[in-house]
Amino acid sequence: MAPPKISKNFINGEWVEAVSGEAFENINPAQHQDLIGLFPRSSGEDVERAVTAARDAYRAWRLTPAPRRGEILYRAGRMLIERKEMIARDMAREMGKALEEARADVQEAIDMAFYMAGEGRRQFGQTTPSELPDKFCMTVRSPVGVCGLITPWNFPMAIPAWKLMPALICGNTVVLKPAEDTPLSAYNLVKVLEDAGIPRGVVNYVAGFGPEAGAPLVKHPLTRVISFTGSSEVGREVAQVCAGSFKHLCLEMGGKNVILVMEDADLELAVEGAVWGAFGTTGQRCTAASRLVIHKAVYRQFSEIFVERAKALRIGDPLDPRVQMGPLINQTQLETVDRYIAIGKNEGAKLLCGGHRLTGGAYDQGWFYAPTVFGDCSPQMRIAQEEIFGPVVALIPATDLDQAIEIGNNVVYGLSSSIYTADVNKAFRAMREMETGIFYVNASTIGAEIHLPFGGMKQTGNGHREAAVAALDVYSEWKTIYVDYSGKLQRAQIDQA
Ligand code: UN1
Repeated sequence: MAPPKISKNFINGEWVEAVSGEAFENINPAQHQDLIGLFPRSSGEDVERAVTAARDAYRAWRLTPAPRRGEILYRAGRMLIERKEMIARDMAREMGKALEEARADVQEAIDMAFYMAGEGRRQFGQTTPSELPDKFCMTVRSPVGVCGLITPWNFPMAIPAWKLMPALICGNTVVLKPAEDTPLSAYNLVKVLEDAGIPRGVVNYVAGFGPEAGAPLVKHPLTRVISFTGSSEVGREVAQVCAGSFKHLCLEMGGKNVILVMEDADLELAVEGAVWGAFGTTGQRCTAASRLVIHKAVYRQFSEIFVERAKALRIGDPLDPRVQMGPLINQTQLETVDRYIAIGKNEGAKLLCGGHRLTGGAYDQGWFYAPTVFGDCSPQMRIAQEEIFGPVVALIPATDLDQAIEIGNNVVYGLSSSIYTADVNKAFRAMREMETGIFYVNASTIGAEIHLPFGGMKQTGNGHREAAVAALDVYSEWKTIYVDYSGKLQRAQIDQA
């Protein structure tokens, strides 16, 4: 076990303690006695310093040529590759995802660093003809200013990278407030950016809790962009605060993602995808497949194999490379899952496996939970409607594709969905009809790639997308430029050449 780390905030290029001198503990969710480190418990005063530093650094960073900004991101990407294994181990230890998945999380940050570094030489605008002679029209992207980035614990490095990299390449400066459960992974990312030569004040990092450090960041009059990933409840509060001063706001929130399994599907493939989607990251992905809508002709067969596979998952210490599923993130999450198990039973869903915390031996040291499958669920049950964020899945029978689509869409969220079918016509109809920002054919609901837009419809988001070129829209404003070289007054919509 590595010794506990005493960590600091990163403000204006310096590592500093919280103004209050207070710190909070970062605990390994798989082994409670393993104290990973102490991190600064930041308050409004720390945020004030960080935002001021970001504001001061903005002037020079905005004017740094974007390809030069990109060089720093390229360097950061290379350093992430060098440090990947160390960073992945830190992440598995503090967050509890299986080591292989922690490596993938770091890989996502690497991919994003390189992709956005490349945007340093693109950030394409448009040129277009004018309606008047001797007049030139174009659009360029302008940075917005100081960005407040608030990130969750489930993708402790990928999601900070999704927000940091596009913000930086557009010429903004940032203050990052990572989730209190996973400050080490965010620290590792910020450290890489420091080592890659990011100028002082351009990237600032304040650890701490939402109400104490996140809220002042959202409220601060100098933060012009807020990007938040987390629960819909908190997202709504963030939106209300931002509305007051018309801040740019990008929200990524809940999901109740669905896999549709048709009667003609390759069942073996569908089961594999469903197990990965439902129990990967212990079900703690926004994109997790928490509902399986299955054609009644294959319902029994599918559920039998699915339950068998769920029971066979190897659960334990995420640092053990054989382990497929780690613990839940914390006690609160465990209580939430327990609560939903009781709700599901009361609603009359049939518990096919799991439904309890794992105990005995090493399990007593962590927040481990049995993979849980509820069968014969009706679409209106709360376990089939609300985001649980744990290894719990609801199986819902359907009579045909139309009904499956209707059930699939009948939730408030709209992040990811998928269909397993051998029929191209069904695949295309579902592709058109599903109200989700991400859709897969013959693949699970998880596994988004960084060069395509990521985000959800309906109550999952507020119309923005992360990743890909779409992310640049969050962190830049279009400036439309007209250059009149006629040497005379030309009035648009009035003077006809
Ligand atoms: C999330 O669940 O918050 O598509 C992000 C995926 C990952 C990202 C998930 N690449 O599952």
